[in-house]
Amino acid sequence: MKILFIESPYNYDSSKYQVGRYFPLGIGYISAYLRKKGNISEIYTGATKDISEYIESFKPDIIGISSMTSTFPNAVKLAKKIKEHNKNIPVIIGGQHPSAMKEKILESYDCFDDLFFGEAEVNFAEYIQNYPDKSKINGIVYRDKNNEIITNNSQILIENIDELPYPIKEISSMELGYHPHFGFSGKTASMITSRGCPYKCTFCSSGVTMGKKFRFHSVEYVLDNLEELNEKHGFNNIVFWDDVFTLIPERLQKICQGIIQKNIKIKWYCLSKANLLTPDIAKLMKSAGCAMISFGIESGNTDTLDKIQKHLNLDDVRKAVSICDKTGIKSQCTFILGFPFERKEEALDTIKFAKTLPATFALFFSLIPYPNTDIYREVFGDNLNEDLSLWQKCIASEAKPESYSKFIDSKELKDLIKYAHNNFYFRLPQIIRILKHVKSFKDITGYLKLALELIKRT
Ligand code: B12
Ligand code: SF4
Repeated sequence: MKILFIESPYNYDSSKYQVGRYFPLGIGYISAYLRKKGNISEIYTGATKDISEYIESFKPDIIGISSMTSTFPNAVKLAKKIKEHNKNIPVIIGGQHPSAMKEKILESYDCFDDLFFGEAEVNFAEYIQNYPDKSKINGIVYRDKNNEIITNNSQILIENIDELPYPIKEISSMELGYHPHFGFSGKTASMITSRGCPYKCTFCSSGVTMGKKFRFHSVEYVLDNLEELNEKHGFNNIVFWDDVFTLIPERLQKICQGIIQKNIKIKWYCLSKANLLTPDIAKLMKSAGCAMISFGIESGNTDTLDKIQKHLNLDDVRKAVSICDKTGIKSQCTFILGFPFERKEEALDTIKFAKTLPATFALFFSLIPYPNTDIYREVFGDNLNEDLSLWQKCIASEAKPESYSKFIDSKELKDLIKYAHNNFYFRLPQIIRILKHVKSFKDITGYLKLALELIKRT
C-alpha cells in the first residue's frame, strides 16, 4: 500500500513546510516501520495549499495526519480539504490530541475515517495489512458498517523499542531549519532514545500517548544510528527529545562514552530533570558534545511545585544550572505561569527565582490545560469536550494567553509573561552570559532573530 503522512501545520497558510525546524519523529517512525513491512510511505513536506497536487502525483491509498492539541484546528481544515479533493481516500488521525480525545473526535468530525491513539507503529502496520477489517486492530477508534463508533481500547506498549527502525531515510531526505539558540550550525537531526516518563506532573500530557513505563533503546541502537547520521549523512547536530534524557545515569554515561570512543562528531541538546545532574555527569556530557540542556522547572514557589507534583527542590535547580554554567553547557529553564490555584504573588516568585539562576535562557509559558491531564480535570471536570475554539486558543497562546487561574485574569497573565521575559533578558549580566556563547556572525543574527520573536510574542 502507499501511505502519505502529514504533520498538521502550525500555520495553515504558510508557503513553507511549517514544522521544518524539527523532524516529525512520530510519523517518521511509523513510516520507517511500514517500509520495513513492505509498504511505500512518504512524509509530505510541501505547503498546505499544494496538497491536492501532491496527492494527484503520489496517489496514496491512505493518508495519515499527526496532530498535537495546538495544531488540531489545522488538522481538521487539512482533512476537509483532502476530502473535498477526493472523498474516497481514507484519512486517519493520530498523535497527542487524538490519543487524549479518542471517540470524541470521530463523533465530531466526519473528515476523519479512523483514529489511532497511543504509540502506533505496530498497530498501524497491522491495520494496513488487514485493511479494511479493523475489528482486531489495537488502539483504534473506527466506524463500523452501521456507522457506529467502535473503540478497541486494548493498547499494548511496545516492550522492545529496538524493533522499530530509526527513520534515518526520512530524516536524511528532509531539509531541516537552522537552530540558533542551540548554537548549532550545519545539519540537525532529531532522536528520541526512550519512551514514557515515570513522573506524574499534573499539567503534562506526555504519558497520555506514551504511557508511564520508561522504555528505552539500547545503547548500541543509539550509537549505531548516531554514527550513521554523522558519518553517512553529514548530520553534526542532534536534538534528543526524550522527556528526561538523563533519567538513568549509567545508561547516559555509556551513551556519552560511546560517542567519545567512536569519535562521533556531534553537538547535541537534551531535556533533563534538575535533580539528576551532577558535575561529573555534566563534564562527561560536555566532552561528548552536549551544547545545551533544557530543564522544566515550572515554578519558583515550593507550594506550587508540590501542588503540580513536580517533586523538585529549588536548591537542586540552582545547583544544576550552576553546574551547566561552570561546565560551559548552555542551560534553558522553562516556567509556567497561571496555574488554576496560582496568585499573582506566586507567579512573581517564579520570575524572581528565574532571575537568580545563571541560566542562558528562560522561557515563560502560560498554563494550558491539555486534554486528559490532571490539570484539565481540575479546570473543566471529568468530561472531555471536543472544542475547537478551546484548541484554537492553544495556538494563539503565545500572543494572547488565556488565564485558567482563579486569581489572575488573562490581561494580567499576558503582562506577567511580558514582564518575566523583559526582566530576565534585559539585564547586562544576562546579555553578557548569552554573548559568551556567540561563535559566529550567524549566531549573532540568530540571537537577534530570537530576541525579535520574543518581543513580538509578548
Ligand atoms: C518533539 C516535540 C516537539 C517539537 C515538534 C517536532 C515535530 N515536528 O513533531 C516542537 C519543539 C516543535 C514542539 C512544540 C510544541 N510542543 Co511538543 N513535544 C515534543 C516531544 C518532546 C516529543 C514528541 C515526539 O517526537 N515523540 C516521539 C514520537 C515517536 O512519538 P509521538 O510523536 O507521540 O508519535 C507516536 C504516536 O503519537 C502516534 N502518532 C503520531 N502521529 C500519528 C499519525 C498517525 C496517522 C497515526 C496512525 C499515529 C500517529 O504514533 C507515533 C509513533 O508511536 C513531546 C513529548 C512526548 N514525549 O511526546 C512534546 C509534546 C508533544 N509537545 C507538547 C506541547 C504542548 C508543545 C507546544 C504547544 C509547547 C509550547 N508551549 O510551545 C509546542 C507546539 C507548537 C505549535 N506551534 O503548535 C505536548 C503536547 C500536548 C498536546 N496534547 O498537544 C507534549 C506531549 C509535551 C508534554 N509534556 O505535554 N514539540
Ligand atoms: S513534565 Fe517532564 S518530568 Fe513531568 S511528567 Fe512530563 S515529561 Fe515527565
